[in-house]
Amino acid sequence: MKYSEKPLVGIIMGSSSDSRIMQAAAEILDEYKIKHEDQIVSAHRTPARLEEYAKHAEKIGLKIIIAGAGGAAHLPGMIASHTTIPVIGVPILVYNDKHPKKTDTAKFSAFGGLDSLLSITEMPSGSPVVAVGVNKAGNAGIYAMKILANEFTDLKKKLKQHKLDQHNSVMKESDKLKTEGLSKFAKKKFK
Ligand code: C2R
Repeated sequence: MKYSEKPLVGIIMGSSSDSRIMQAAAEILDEYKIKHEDQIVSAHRTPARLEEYAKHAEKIGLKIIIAGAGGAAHLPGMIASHTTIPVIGVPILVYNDKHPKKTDTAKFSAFGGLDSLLSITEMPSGSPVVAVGVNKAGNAGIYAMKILANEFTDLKKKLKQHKLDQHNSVMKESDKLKTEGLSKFAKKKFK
């Protein structure tokens, strides 16, 4: 089933480097055939475009905006300030793959994603943005579906099935763990 010819969800991110994480939101929405429009918008680097994007989002009738940004992540909050469309923020753990140091830890932001999480959640009273966990763009996709399911009953059914699938998958693993015993199970899983 197609829910709309027009995009229902806008996915935006502060930089092309965020696409590595943000693609998980698109994957979920694609799986459930929810149309989305994806763009790069930065409150810091393209402040004028930010306002334009908010106007555009209202004009084309987006129902939810998923906004991902790392570090000083002002994008979700600033978008929320410009529109009444609900915004789901995705805090991103900044990863700089061009960093000259070889070790992986040197390439991550100094504050491990907490910088972004707090920038998104600590909005002033009267101007809320909800947030998922650091790098959990897939959860933002599922949450957007939950909001849309209030309007599309078919989506509600699919979300219930999704929960059932999760339950079954955990049960399968638990049965395996019980049969093999914890030591053998863990050795195999993390070899
Ligand atoms: P680069 O990889 O381009 O240097 O960006 C981006 O979301 C990205 O995670 C590093 C990080 O800067 C973030 N950024 C923001 C905003 N614009 C870009 N937090 C914003 O407007 O909030």
